[in-house]
Amino acid sequence: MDDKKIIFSGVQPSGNITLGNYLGAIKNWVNFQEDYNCIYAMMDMHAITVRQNPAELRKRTLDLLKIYIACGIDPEKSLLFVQSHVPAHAQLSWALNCYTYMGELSRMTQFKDKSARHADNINAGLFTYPVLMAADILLYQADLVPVGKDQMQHIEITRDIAERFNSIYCKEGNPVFKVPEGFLPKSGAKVMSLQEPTKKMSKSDENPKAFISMLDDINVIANKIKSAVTDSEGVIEFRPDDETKAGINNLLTIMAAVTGSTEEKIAQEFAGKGYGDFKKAVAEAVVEEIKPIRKRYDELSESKDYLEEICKNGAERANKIASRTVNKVYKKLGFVL
Ligand code: ATP
Ligand code: LTN
Repeated sequence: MDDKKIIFSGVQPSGNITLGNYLGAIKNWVNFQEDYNCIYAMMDMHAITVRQNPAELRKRTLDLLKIYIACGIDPEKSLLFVQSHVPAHAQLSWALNCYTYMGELSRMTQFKDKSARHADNINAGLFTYPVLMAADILLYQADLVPVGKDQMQHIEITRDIAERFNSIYCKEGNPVFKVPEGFLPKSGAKVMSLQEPTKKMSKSDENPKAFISMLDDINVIANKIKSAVTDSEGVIEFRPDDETKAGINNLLTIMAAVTGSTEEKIAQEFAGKGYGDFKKAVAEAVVEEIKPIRKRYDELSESKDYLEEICKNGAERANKIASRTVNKVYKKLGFVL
């Protein structure tokens, strides 16, 4: 093994990938590939915390792999695999469940949100989801976890669980787990709904105009941006703490994340212009970004064998790394080996 630091992240194949998932997570994963050992997974075990149609879940998992590759994740450089192909995730998750408190899990915002939205299915998996996420990260001794802002609370609990376990079992300064750091992008860590810009853009929103799917038709994408909710002030300024500007702030953030500029600079460029012109420019920038991704995605649709080979190969490599951590943990716990 070289001494490069390790990156771990993943997305759930629970719906169409949105511009929020892309700007908050996947786009940033690409740049790490040169300087880090990157591991990116398709988190199917997380997806079943809400009901899924089995045939769709299976399809979406491979579609997600296509999206990763189309966005620029190179299977030659990064380790890509399907979470359920590596039993160590379930194994470590069980062990860590016994080192995580009900009180800690009850404070998780995502649990509160999702149990409100799925009141008929508040299952134990939804509650212990952050423990599975901690297992994902800790199995690979990750140094850095690039995610959107909504996941930072889960990174915090991962750190707490790792530190707790290390402090109980690793008194001589030889920790079982690396304590990871979260990583947020400069712009795009929280892309908001286009229809209710004080809410996060979410792939499970009932209103399809609220989110941009990476697989939406190019014209549909442009139209969704053009009909984004703004305000009646008519001034293009970035005021992140002013809720009345949430719509404009969000469009500035999207533009900044896509172009690599900053919200302030873009606001200056468009000072004095109308919202119509601004929206048109944002729509163009987003379409330019997504077009080549879509092209590569469509090309990959012809390559089922190639995708399956990546999963098989990835699972083998991931199993090797992950089972090493599980063995260490089992030894510490006192299981007969
Ligand atoms: P759901 O909305 O159905 O709960 P999700 O869109 O949050 O799902 P995940 O698979 O949970 O999807 O998220 C994958 C990654 O995308 C995570 O790193 C998450 O932080 C990031 N992400 C999700 N939504 C946004 C958003 N609106 N802005 C920025 N990043 C986001
Ligand atoms: N919970 C994440 C997806 C996820 C993840 C992870 C992200 C599952 N395990 C490990 C980073 C590292 C989400 O985005 N909802």
